[in-house]
Amino acid sequence: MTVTADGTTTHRLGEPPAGSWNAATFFVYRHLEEGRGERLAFRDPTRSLTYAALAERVARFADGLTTLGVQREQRIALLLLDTVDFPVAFYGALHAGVVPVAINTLLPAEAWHTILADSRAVAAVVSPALWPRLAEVRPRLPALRHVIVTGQEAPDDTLALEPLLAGARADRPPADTHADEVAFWLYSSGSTGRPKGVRHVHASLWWTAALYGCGVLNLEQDDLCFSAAKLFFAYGLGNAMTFPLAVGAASVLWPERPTPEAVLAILREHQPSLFFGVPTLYAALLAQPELGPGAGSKRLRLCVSAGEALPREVGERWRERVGVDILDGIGSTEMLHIFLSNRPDALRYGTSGRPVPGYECRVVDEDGRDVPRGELGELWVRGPSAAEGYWCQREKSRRTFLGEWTRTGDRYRVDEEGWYHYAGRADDMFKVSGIWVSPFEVESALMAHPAVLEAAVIGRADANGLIKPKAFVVLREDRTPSAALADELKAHVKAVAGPWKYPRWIEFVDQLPKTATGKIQRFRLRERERAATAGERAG
Ligand code: 3UK
Repeated sequence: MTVTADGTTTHRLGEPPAGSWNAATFFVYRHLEEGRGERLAFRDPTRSLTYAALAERVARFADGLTTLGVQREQRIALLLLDTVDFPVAFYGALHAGVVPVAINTLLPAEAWHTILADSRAVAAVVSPALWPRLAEVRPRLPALRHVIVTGQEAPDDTLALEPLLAGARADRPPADTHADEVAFWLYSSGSTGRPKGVRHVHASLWWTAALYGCGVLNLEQDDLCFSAAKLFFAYGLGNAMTFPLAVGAASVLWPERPTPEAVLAILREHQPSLFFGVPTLYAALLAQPELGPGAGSKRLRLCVSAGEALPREVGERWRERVGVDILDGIGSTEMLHIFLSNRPDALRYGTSGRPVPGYECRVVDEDGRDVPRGELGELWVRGPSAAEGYWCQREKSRRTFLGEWTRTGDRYRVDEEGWYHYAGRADDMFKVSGIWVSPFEVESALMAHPAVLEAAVIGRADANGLIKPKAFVVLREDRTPSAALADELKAHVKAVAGPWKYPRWIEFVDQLPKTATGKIQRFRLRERERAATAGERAG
């Protein structure tokens, strides 16, 4: 974004969307008019699509949906692995004014049932490998009229995508949607409770591409993106499906699990210029002995991390070995993409950077008043890509979307120079001796110890019913648990984080409970601990 002399703002992507505007026209069809039809848009392990081929399939998919009787504003579920079929179904739905709901493919059948029932999806597009899981719950989804399986084969009571496309028209114009009309939904699991259907409008796709994709990453037509984070996740959706298409660039898609081995093989084979991952993956890649300059890609110019905070050491070690920076930035399903971030020209490892131009951030106390600089508070954000609200969860919507401001539920501190320091989720905080303790801070201290791979900290009641920190620690492969090591870790935290913050109990574990997107589920550890201490009292 550039601010001109008269105070107005301009974007490399032109005028912001207003009035009648369909995102499929902007991200797909515009490139044909601008002469990019023969350029690559997407590549997966078996197929690739030029912009011309993508446009044709998108238009055919839209027509196919309409022929099936799927109507504007109805929802269709996408249960798709990352292949070239994902953008076809997503943009095809937008073209028809139908609302795609991208669903986490890693969830069990019952969770899919909850989401499909909640969204009242009338059709689902599913990868062949995922169909058996959907089949388990289909009989209990009365609103679900059509199941479209990608490929040539239609098992049981389904339709196959390829014949559907072959029999459809490619010349129907896109639905006359409004820029402010709901375009698609994403489900956010949150740390507890029922999943929330987050409803986003057409224009938000443009804003995230303009403010972050162009404004921070400086994407150009010759870039090639590779996101280890999947397309069903808001992070992956921006990285691999909307940002590259905003500028006529391309994206490599990988349908399988992004193991460190697979990711390095893709970097070598496709030579992407941008790579997007989560902190755990960067740490795992650093443990690969063959990791070297560019992580195997001569064209690699920038890496991005989001989803949870990137530990400073991981960023610094990556920079040293790979020779490319990792930009840590925080985004959310509610804001669609990253709104607070490091930049290629303004980077401080161990922080989330500064607000992305076009977004504003505040750090506030419990009454919504700005806290003094340097103090902890909750992060609020204001910007043009905020969601419309949660579907059928009015109370939660009212608590999260406060007019122009969106509450993140994250604790932050802003230092003297304006860098934002992450301090954990507001709901994971607890008080020890009347002083707030952020589990994140104790975890960071533990992880700075050479024996520790990962750690999670919760508050647990002691014999007097007073809350004290307890740590669950995963050790590095070459270390073994011992009482002496536990004592050493306690002393280490006392020295690094402050004496009252050290974990009074340390439990060594093989792994930590995590969400499908890799976030530590401290609430599960709290539940486990409550059950265990209740047992102790009863016994
Ligand atoms: C946490 C971070 C510290 C934070 C997301 C990029 O993660 C995304 O969306 P979700 O809705 O989760 C949002 C929550 O995740 N978080 C995300 N990034 C960071 N914490 N440092 C970070 N860099 O608690 C936030 O409230 O799953 C990430 C783009 C789009 C996204 N949706």
